[in-house]
Amino acid sequence: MTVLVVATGNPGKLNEMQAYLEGLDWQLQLKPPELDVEETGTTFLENARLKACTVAKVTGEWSIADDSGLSVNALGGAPGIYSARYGSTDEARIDRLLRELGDTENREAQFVCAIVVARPDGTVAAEVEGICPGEILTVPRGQGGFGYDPIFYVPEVGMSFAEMSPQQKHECSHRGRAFQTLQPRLEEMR
Ligand code: ITT
Repeated sequence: MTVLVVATGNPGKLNEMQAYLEGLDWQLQLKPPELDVEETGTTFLENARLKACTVAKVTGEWSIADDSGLSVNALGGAPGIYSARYGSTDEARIDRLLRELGDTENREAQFVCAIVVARPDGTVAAEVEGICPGEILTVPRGQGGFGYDPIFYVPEVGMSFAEMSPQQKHECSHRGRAFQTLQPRLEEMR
């Protein structure tokens, strides 16, 4: 089986990526922890490309990277590509977002996920994006998931990401949607 290095240092993302890749004909490997790629891009896709291509070139293996984040309409799209840099812990990031949004009536937001697969020579083999529209809650709800999940509510499902089972989140989330597009392509790649 061909090795595929999962280029993330985020344990929540890693869990979901591993679950979505399960059963495909790839041998998953973790990225070397000391290999940290600077996210200098200006879009999710650029940052996903930077991570996947750098990790592929350094390890000499196929690599898959995810760049994702939460864009809030009333905040002009913030935190967006800066979602991870918005605070030092998940709790601090959520507190800051709720504080900045205050009692603003417009709670519309979307989660975005860009995924890039790179070949061992560092060239791009596939890139996909997934989007999940939703709303920012006024107080966190639910115990599951990671990151901003407790404050992201999906009206069609009637739950926050943190209240959903992993399968429910897979079916509607930005990452789940990106993987639904990527999956058939991953099966025929190499
Ligand atoms: P890697 O770059 O190592 O993959 P990271 O956490 O720095 O890890 P990003 O730069 O893509 O990843 O930042 C994504 C941010 O958006 C981070 O704060 C996540 O917690 C958050 N995020 C992404 N997907 C999420 C999801 O499904 N649920 C909740 N928060 C999510």
